[in-house]
Amino acid sequence: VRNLSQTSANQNRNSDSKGFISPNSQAYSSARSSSVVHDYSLAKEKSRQVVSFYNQTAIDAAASKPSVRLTPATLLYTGKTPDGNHLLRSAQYLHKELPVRVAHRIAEFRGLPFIVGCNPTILQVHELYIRAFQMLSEFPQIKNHETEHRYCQMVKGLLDDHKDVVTHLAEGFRESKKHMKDENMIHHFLDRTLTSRLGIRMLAEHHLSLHQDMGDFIGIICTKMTLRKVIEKWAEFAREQCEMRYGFTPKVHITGHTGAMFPYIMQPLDYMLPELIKNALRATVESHLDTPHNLPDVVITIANSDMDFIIRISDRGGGISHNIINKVFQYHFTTAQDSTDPRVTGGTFGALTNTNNGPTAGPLCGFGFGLPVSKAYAEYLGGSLVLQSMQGYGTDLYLRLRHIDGKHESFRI
Ligand code: ADP
Ligand code: K
Ligand code: MG
Repeated sequence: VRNLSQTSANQNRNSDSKGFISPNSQAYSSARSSSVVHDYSLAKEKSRQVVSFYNQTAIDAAASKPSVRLTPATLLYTGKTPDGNHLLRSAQYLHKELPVRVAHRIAEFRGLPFIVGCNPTILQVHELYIRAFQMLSEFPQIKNHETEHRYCQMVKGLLDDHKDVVTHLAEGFRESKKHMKDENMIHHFLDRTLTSRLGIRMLAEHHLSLHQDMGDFIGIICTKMTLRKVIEKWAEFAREQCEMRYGFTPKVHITGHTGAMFPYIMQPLDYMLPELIKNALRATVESHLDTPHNLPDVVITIANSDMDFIIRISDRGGGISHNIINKVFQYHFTTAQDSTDPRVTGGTFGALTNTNNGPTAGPLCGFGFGLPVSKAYAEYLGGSLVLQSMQGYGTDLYLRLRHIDGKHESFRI
């Protein structure tokens, strides 16, 4: 149970301790061209509108409540009743819980340094959360199946409205964090916002999928997940991306406990696996530009134990050099634009086609979100993401995740 204390918006504005460059500092005045001032006052006006957009007292009240987090085992074992009562109970939990979680997010948006919170893209996301709060908190009590059905329609709509939030935050912060002295604050904001978003989406999708009768699934939990198959699917996907980008791709070889089957939730793997495999493929190709027809395999090893399971991704892509190893887990850090080799950039034609649409979309790299988001997700799920670079040779990445079968202590969603 997490209780985020409410911070008042004004308290944080102008606070240097948060890393905000105050208006009379040098960095700020050098950026004070007339257009900046114009944008800034527009943003300020917009921010005022967003903040007054919805009854602040209701948000404050919800944000002061603790979130009630569930273990995956609770999701897995809540009995299914023939009269569908389990659906009502599940919806009633969401009805109470989602406004609280969304209010916590809004409180954090308001706690951002003013110059960051004014960024139009970030404001747009802030506004999305306020609208979500309004819809979720004003929805009537769910006492029958008809209301529950309408609730599901609304939740589906919200999931869809929020699908590009990660991309928008990536864009918004890329610009505005240039004004920040302290990277840490944004890093923690993104960690919390993105993991909380993952949690909210998992709960919402779980409820929606309880309506469907799908063989090996209870809600979002796949009761018999063969990890190898999930890895194979994303390895194929990543190889296609790699092939499209360079015309070549390494093979991916899966070894270890390839028969391991257990209950798990696909959603976070669906983000992490393609990101981590893409990194390994890219490094392999870019470090073997002279021998593209003879690329060393990326080897993925599965280890399964009572308590957790580990996915090791080993590549021979030259490793991560000493001078950047401490930066790769930072949001936005990427070497995607560093190469000048036309075999990497694709020359002029490549420059036109390699534009990146977002941190979770198809492209091979470029947003610098793959590693930090995967690490935040892994830790949220009670696991870890650790990297070992053998400079000059290759990289081993260990993704460790806890089982959710309820036999050991578990994380909470
Ligand atoms: P992106 O892929 O968008 O650049 P990531 O967070 O996934 O963002 O990775 C950040 C940087 O870390 C990459 O640009 C690359 O320089 C480095 N990196 C990540 N994985 C590997 C790897 N397996 N081998 C070599 N370098 C890597
Ligand atoms: K990064
Ligand atoms: Mg990447």
